[in-house]
Amino acid sequence: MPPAVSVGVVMGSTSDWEVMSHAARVLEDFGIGYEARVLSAHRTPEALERWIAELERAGARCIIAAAGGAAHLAGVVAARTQLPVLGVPMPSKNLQGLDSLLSMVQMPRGIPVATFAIGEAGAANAALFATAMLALSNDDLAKRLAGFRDKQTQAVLSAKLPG
Ligand code: RP5
Repeated sequence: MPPAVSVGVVMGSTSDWEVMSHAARVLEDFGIGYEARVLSAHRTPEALERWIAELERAGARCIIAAAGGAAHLAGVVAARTQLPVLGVPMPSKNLQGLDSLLSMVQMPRGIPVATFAIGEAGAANAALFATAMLALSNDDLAKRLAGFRDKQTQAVLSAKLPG
């Protein structure tokens, strides 16, 4: 029986939710229990630390962390837990998320963050990656993931070009 909360999803601001709802939708579609919170490496560091400890106690298997700009959140989460951390760089106003991506991906050796694409594709893929990790020890989930991939393949192969 998987834990009620298998995946933690954290983002630095409520302004990140529109993008991160794409991760939440994937987890919901696969029936994966998750807990989504807004917590910031800079604005709420103590609350962030408490939440990570709670997630570990609850048996969560990984944490998806999304942030924009200076984007230290995923790295700070990774510093506080051995759980795999999947980072999603948020699009930003002035640099379109390139700042978030470079900040997140350039972790020092020893504290990894698996960093995904900027924005919605990264959010959805982080959730699919979490699904793939959970599927390693859950045959039913593995079958559903295979079904999802198969459906996607069929959609590409049967696509008709307009005109
Ligand atoms: C980051 O700063 C957040 O993750 C967000 O992407 C960005 C802007 O936050 P707000 O000013 O919208 O709260 O910490």
